[in-house]
Amino acid sequence: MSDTTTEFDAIVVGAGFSGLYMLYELRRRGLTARVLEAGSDVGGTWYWNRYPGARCDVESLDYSYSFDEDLQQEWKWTERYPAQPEIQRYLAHVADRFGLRKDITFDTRVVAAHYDPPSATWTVRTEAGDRLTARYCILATGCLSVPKAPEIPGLEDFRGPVYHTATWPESDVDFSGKRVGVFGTGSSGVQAIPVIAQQAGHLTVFQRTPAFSVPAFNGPLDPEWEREIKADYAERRRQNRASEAGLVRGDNPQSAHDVDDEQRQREYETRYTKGGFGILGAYADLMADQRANDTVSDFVRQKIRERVTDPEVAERLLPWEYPLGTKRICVDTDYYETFNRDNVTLVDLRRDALETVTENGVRTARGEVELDCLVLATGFDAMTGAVNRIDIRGRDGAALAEKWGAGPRTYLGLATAGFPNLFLLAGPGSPSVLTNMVTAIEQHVEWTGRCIEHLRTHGYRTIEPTVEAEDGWVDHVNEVASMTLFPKAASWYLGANVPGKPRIFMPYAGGFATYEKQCDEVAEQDYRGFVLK
Ligand code: NA7
Repeated sequence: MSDTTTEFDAIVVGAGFSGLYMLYELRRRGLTARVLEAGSDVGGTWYWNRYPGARCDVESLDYSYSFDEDLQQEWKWTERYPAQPEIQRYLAHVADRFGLRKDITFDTRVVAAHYDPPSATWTVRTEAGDRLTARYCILATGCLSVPKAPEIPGLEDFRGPVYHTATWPESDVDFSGKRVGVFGTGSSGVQAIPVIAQQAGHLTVFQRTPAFSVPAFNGPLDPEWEREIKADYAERRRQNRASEAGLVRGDNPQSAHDVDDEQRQREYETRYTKGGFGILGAYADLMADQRANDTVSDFVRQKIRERVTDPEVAERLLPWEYPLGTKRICVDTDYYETFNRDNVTLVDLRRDALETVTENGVRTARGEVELDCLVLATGFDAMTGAVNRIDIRGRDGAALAEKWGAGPRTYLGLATAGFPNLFLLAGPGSPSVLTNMVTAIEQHVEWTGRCIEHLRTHGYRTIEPTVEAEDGWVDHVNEVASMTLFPKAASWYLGANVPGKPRIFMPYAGGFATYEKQCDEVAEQDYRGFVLK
């Protein structure tokens, strides 16, 4: 590492949306900090996920920082939904504009973080063997940053190139004339498939579980809309912050049962034609009442039937396994229409069971499909993957991965008992992944910044949640989840996509605004549930 200083007030792991803002916040409050980042540039998950079609499912004007009025006024997004290269440019601009790069070390993977009780400091070790110490250790490691090992038999035998969407090569991949196979039909697959299909000779999609996807209706950013938002950007951000999804989507407080079928269909139609997540805000009980959810799930299934020409293919694309919204809904551009193309075949692995990948392709119960290359859009070891890969040792030498062996345990998603001065941004137990991630990240960073300032101004060396407060929060997170339909899906929210991972519903499903209120109350009540020493 080029920098010779190894002692800081804080070490931040990760330079994505949360790590960059955390660095800004720490500096603003007069602390010294170093950010350690495995990638060669800023961006976090947006740095790695540069697969064709990669795009955010939240609109650009909302999926951006609010902390600096000049920044939000001057940055010009080109499209309604930002594509990966534009988000990457935006984050690079933020890093440059606020001079953040000088405190970031790139190409540096953190492998261990050990707490030393006598000095009340953390020692962080990098893969290259460098050691840095700091009073505070902040994990900005991302929720979707560790690609899931695809448990596909025979994959190592395949002779052609294999690409994972989350570790896409920097140089362009040329699929022209190639026979391409894609595994995975979550958000990444749903975005990549239409783009790859335009280039490939032939594309075969191996679908295990169909997605619920709604159209983005993406396009150039409407200048009128941009002017309207920017005329009072602070108010838009305030509304996002006061909402349950961290995002204004016109949430209707009515129950789906309060209206008749005709009115419901009209409401869904209006929201569907606007594009994006708005349909989830149509009625207050869509995520809590199965019969209410059936109405919206049926509506979207009908739309899928209308978008696909061959009725048999359409039937195979219909999700029946889980209620709409219990896995993050996909927001697409021409996903279903792609299956109307002559050069695209859908293989439904529920009917034609996967046998093995071979040297030359993929064999299912129906025979072998010959392929030149494979694309894995098979997802992530979400929420805990990146944290558990670091050897984190707390107050009594205990390993965090061991403590979390039966599932993650945090207080407010921000801290964990036995690990003083360790902060998690967008950690399990926070609502981040169920919301507009940037809204949640800003709240986590600001709460953490205020907390650290409180410690410093009052002369405390350490802060740590009590086991009781943590148990109470974990119980609360579980209780809230059990009142929703979320546990009905074998989703990454539940750890169900990774064989052997404990099945615990990890995000807080009580809504962003409710969550922020609780965090603020804890801080106002002298950090209730924490021990400050
Ligand atoms: P997801 O949403 O976890 O989707 C992964 C997809 O890959 C999903 O369709 C999986 O099917 C499929 N998959 C995973 N393993 C296999 C194997 N072994 N064989 C066949 N198919 C498999 O990940 P994404 O990257 O698409 O999206 C993650 C988040 O990023 C998304 O929610 C947005 O918030 C942005 P399964 O459903 O497990 O049957």
